[in-house]
Amino acid sequence: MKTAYIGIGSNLGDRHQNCLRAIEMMREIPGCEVPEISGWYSTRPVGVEGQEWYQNGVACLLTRIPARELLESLLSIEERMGRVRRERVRTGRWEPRVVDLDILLFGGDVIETEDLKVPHRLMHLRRFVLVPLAQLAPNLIHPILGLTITELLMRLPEDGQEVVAIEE
Ligand code: A4P
Ligand code: MG
Repeated sequence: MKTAYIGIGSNLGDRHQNCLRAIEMMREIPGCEVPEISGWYSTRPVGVEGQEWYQNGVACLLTRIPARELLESLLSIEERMGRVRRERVRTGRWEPRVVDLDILLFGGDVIETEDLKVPHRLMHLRRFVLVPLAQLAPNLIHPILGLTITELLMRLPEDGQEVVAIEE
């Protein structure tokens, strides 16, 4: 069994329901369990202007299937939840999305293929990822940078990256 961490984000429609539904669907992937999820956060969009704020969280996932297969299952969940992908080349920016599921970490693996890069290449620069991830795994070490999630978070300025806990 490997322990993976999945970043969950939504900024279209009922963001909270979308995040919960994505977790339900992850629980149904054969060979996967979701023992723990972080709290939920309302977060300022990073890298784009004028979009709705996102809801973000992180799920811990125990898995028997390879990373490549997990990616396909996550893409299939995004599709079944109605995410429409257009070429970023055409739009030139990140679009609002019903749900976005990113593999942040897959055990201590480093994966560098055309369609899968793990650790997620921007995770260490994003408070909307590190704040919920630090809740689940503060002492986990980033396999390339060699720093813990807490250390990565401390290095990151808060400017323009508001992350507000959602009361449940
Ligand atoms: N891909 C490669 N590595 C991975 C990985 N580790 N996990 C490939 C998942 N996918 C990975 O992704 C494009 C392709 O990336 C996938 O088909 C897969 O083969 P996508 O989800 O279609 O495209 P995207 O999400 O628009 O782009 P990208 O680069 O994944 O963007 P991000 O990193 O997901 O960022 N601000 C806030 N506050 N909260 C957010 O959640 N998200 C983004 C999008 C921007 N700003 C945000 C947020
Ligand atoms: Mg993505």
